[in-house]
Amino acid sequence: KRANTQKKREELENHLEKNKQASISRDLNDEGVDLIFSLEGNGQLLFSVIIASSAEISDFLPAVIHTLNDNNVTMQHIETRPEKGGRGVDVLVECAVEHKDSAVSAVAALKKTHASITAVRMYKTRQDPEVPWFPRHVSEIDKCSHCITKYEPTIDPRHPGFGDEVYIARREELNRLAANFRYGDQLADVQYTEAEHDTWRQVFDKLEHLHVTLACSTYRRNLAMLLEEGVLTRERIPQLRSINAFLERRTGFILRPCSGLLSARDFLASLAFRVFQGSYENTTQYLRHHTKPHHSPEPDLIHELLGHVPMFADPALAQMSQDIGLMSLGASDEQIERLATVYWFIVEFGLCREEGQLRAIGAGLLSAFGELQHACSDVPEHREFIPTETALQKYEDDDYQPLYYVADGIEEALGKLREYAGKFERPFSLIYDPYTRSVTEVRSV
Ligand code: HBI
Ligand code: FE
Repeated sequence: KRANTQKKREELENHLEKNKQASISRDLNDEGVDLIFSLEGNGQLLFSVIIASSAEISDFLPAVIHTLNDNNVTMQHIETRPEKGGRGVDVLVECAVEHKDSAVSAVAALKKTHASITAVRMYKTRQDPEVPWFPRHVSEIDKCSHCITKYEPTIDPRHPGFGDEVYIARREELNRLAANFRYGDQLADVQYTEAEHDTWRQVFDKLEHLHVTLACSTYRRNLAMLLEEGVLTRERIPQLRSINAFLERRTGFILRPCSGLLSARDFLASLAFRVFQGSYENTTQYLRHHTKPHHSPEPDLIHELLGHVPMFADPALAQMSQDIGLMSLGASDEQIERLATVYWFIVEFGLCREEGQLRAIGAGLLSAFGELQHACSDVPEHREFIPTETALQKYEDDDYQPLYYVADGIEEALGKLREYAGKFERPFSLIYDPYTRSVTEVRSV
């Protein structure tokens, strides 16, 4: 604090020194106030007054307090010392001001009684860029549930369930169930209708066939394991509880229900804690009636279970997802956009090369037979996955992607992502503690 004050004094003295040589009037405004820096919005005001004698200090103090008060200027610091080479008292005052006009009028008012106000300095307070709130513990994901209304079947004709009242009512029921879920709750089993199970079987069969040649080996291996253990079956839509028991054993990832398309910030934040917010909703049954059997316009149950779950059972993909999540905590809006884009192009729509063939690692492809074939064909453009470049690419969320990114493999993609994370600028770093499922902020002073 003292060093700080000392520095301010030196600045002030330097200024006084300089102004002795320069023409003083040049820096004076109409009110006779010397403004070194102009100010937009709020900031700090620093001035110094020479009081003729220490006796006069007791008159000056109430006067300065009143004047500042009357002009909406808040005194923050005041300090006195003997006048250099004189018999008076040198007073240094530091204040907070909402707008430069109030600083100007306060100083002008003081000048009427204390002509010795010798220097005024106004400057903008240096503020750390505001860090947005983020969850510190896995339980705080309860607060990361902001949905964005993008494809509402009630209003958006692009939604496959648009105008279908039975579907809309069912969707509301499932979303309500998800919205009421809180950290620590037991997952309730959802009763699916026979029609929903039937949709599951149809999609399952169709995808199974394509996965033989177009899914990456990690996916096929993990899916086989899920089937072998009876966690997934062709016959029935599985319950989240048994999925979670499986995933927790493999990578510690768990699914928790959410009630729709979340904001990218909230969605990514949960990944930092190895929690995937997934939808119970089942829109896929409508896609078959749609002109293009591409991916669902919003996440649905089949996408989550047949797309994401086998991939989250992979340690490298789990780590990659968590790394993206950790980078997102407290990030700026612009950074969130970049991370969402990387997530999109690798976790949702990523490809890898295996045995000279393009194969899907992205859940958005693995759960959508139309786009899966398109992505691996030579119709779209394929580029090497380079996080710094991928992060800036615009993507298509209405139709098939015209461009896909290709990694050598999941581990290679993880390596590149970690390199990217090392260069990701944030005013603090975070440590994830898996024992308590919490993050701690570390700041270097
Ligand atoms: N919300 N529920 C849910 N599921 C997602 O897969 C999802 C999301 N919000 C945003 C999002 N995915 C991505 O497109 C990225 O923006 C992170
Ligand atoms: Fe997804």
